[in-house]
Amino acid sequence: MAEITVTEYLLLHQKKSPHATGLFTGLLYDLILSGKIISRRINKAGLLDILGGTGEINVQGENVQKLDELANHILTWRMERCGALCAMSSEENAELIRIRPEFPSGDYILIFDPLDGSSNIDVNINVGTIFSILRRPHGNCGEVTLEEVLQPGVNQVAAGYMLYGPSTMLVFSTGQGVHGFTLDPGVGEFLLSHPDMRIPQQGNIYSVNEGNRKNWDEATRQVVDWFHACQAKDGKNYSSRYVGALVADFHRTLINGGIYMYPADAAKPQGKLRLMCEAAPLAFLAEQAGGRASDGTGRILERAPAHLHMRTPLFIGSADDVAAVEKIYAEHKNHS
Ligand code: AFP
Repeated sequence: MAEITVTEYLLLHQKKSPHATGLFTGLLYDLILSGKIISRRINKAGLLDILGGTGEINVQGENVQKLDELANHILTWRMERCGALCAMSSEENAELIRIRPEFPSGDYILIFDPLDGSSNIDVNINVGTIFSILRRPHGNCGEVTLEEVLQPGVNQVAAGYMLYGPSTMLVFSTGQGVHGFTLDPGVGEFLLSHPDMRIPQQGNIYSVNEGNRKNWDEATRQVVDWFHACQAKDGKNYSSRYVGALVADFHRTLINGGIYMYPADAAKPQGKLRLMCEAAPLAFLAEQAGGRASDGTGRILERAPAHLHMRTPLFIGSADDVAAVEKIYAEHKNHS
């Protein structure tokens, strides 16, 4: 395995851009350091009093886990001081977090889900941190406005995640492919383990919470039935896998191919997943890896967020599998 650390990778990348100031590299460095700190705390979670809920409900109406709160604190504390940001938005905070005047600032905007899949923590199943980096429109100064932050995913300058699984992995893209790094806990560094990751054109795994079937409309039932009935190109039937942590389900999809789906339903008419901190960053990675991400009718990356915590249906993964879903929704719409 090539022993390139992520720091070396970032510095090499920076040297290739003659106008780079190092701010962006510094931002990613601090983000990665925060991920390493979260990873260390998660590894010890069973030994410390940090499992379970805090008793509070977050902005999404969900139970706040102690580790959610801890991961959010680790990220907001460090990233506020990194010097490259003008604002941040966390899944755990209702409002936009503007960088306070006592800290140096830049024109980058960080959107993150500090601990995706956190309801899995108590049972020691994978969780992760998802991040998206945007840039303030060129030339704007003064206090950053919400409108400047509400950008479609197509504007992202980088996106990625840290997956706290059997190994801790960092997967990210700055718009030049998707690269995966694995944390070597002995040296405390992420080493390049998965250069230039590509999603297979078609997979043989579908991933959806079928417990929601009773709430699906007819078109969504047809979509899932298609994966039940259809054979993948390799002649095998599709298999079902569902971790219930988007970051883990996406990571499997990125490597093995197939599709992850969280459709809208009668109980969640806009879908469950958040556009800015979950769907858009993973859509950026999917497209960079040759896959696709759709809300069932069009590209996730083109959806303009109406507010920070807007939700969206999500169909993401192998290009052919996502295309099959869009075709069924389109046919259904034409016949109704
Ligand atoms: P939590 O962070 O509250 O566990 O939510 C996880 C999540 O947003 C996403 O990671 C999962 O894919 C999805 O929800 C699972 O939702 P269901 O439990 O409704 O299937």
